[in-house]
Amino acid sequence: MLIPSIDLNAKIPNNVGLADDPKVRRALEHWQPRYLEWWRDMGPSDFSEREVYLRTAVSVEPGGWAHWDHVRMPDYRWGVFLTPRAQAATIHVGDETGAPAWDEVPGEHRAALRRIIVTQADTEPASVEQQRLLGRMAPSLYDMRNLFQVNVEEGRHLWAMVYLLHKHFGTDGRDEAEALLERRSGDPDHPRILGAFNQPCDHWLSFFCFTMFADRDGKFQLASLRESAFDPLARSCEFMLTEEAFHLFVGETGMERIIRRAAELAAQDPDGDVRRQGGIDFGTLQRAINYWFSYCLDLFGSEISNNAAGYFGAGLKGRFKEGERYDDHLALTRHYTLASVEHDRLVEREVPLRSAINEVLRDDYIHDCERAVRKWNHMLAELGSPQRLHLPNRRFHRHQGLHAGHCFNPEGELISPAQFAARRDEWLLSEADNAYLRSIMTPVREPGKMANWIAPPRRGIGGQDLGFEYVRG
Ligand code: BYC
Ligand code: FE
Ligand code: FE
Repeated sequence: MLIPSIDLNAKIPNNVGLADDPKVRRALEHWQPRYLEWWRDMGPSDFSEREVYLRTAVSVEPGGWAHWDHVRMPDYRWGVFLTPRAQAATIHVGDETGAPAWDEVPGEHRAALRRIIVTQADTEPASVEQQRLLGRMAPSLYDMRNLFQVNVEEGRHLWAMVYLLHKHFGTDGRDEAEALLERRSGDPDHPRILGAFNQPCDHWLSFFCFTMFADRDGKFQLASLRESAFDPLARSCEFMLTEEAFHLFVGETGMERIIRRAAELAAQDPDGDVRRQGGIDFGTLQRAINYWFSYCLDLFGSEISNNAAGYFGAGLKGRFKEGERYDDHLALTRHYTLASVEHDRLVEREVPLRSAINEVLRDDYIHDCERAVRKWNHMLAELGSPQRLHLPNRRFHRHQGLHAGHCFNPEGELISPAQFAARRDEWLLSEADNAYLRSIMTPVREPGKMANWIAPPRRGIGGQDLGFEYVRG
């Protein structure tokens, strides 16, 4: 397979051969100013003139793909990169396992692939919109830089998907690319597609929960699409995953630093009152985890899904590490047992594995989240704190799938709507929590200094120490 070389000097840096593809190049060059307009209106507020120490993708080699420099965000070089393949890929999931992977979209899968790509694409600008105002209250220059790094990379992920739409979906693709710049997170008339991407994310505890839990959905959905029989999609997602790893680092270590600081402040206070010391207390942390984890579980779709069974059978999406972890890529004979409410009781039932394929991916996601929470609890034990954090049961506070429409407590027991309402503010971030959180988020702009509610990171980033001027001007 011929791999076009990387063209970094092009208007749109790319390794997809845009120089020799005038139709798609023109389409993307037409979309580019509209994207920049969207970035100006809906991207990070206030800081467009500042120089931010950013990593830019300049190659697709595992070791050296990134270049670091101070750049103004509007000048960021958003490019289109696919991971190259040494040899032609074969399909390794679903009914056509073993056949050659597709370089073009087969007619019978066009609608489904368009829907998957548009849904994936929509989350990228949505998250940038949700995080728009956070720069103003950044707890340090290090954190501000990380926020902006995440933002520009989500912008690049949008580029990756818009390229596929223009290249493979003709005028429909062009219309979808326009619509991606028109929907708005949280807009009642014109919302983003998926629930979590319409929730407000207006302080840094939500930002770290979001990068911990929502970007982790990104990791698993991208991993699922990396298995796709539609090879350009698989290769785009593979490269996006290299950037995604940093977003998860931001979320997981951000939470860890808040938790560490909470334990320190509790130890300093005679009554262990973290809020009195200006920090984020464990009750609030637990409520934020409950809130974002439950919204992010919704992102995996329904427990029993014909859509998902169809995607799997057609080879459009695979399981997490389908190629490495599974021998049976048909998943036609096995079953999956899940609990759901029937006649006011929780009962277990067996469903064909393909229909439960969303739940299989959700299992892997939950497992990964549990690992992080165990790590935080281990740190708390080491600090001598008696506090522990938990993930709520997967049925708690759900808005999609089998459990939506029923009420459960965080332990997963069925309760009445009145019982849920009575304890809602004990279990989920409340207006009062959010007001408190916003009140302590005073910006810290002095290099090396941290807001009181968060511990410093172990080290700086991009080869620089913590006192570096990550954002300047
Ligand atoms: N909110 O059969 P069902 C990321 C809809 S994150 C609202 O249950 P399916 C990122 C569904 O669309 C990764 N609606 O679900 C992270 C369908 O609607 P229609 C994003 C929802 O299709 C942070 C109906 O309910 N990537 O990259 O099996 C920062 C019934 O559908 C929701 C993807 O999601 C919801 N939560 O699975 C930046 C990958 N859930 O068609 C970026 C592409 C379901 O009946 N998406 N619905 O009107 C997919 O593969 C699938 O669409 C889903 C849903 C997994 C999302
Ligand atoms: Fe992304
Ligand atoms: Fe991300």
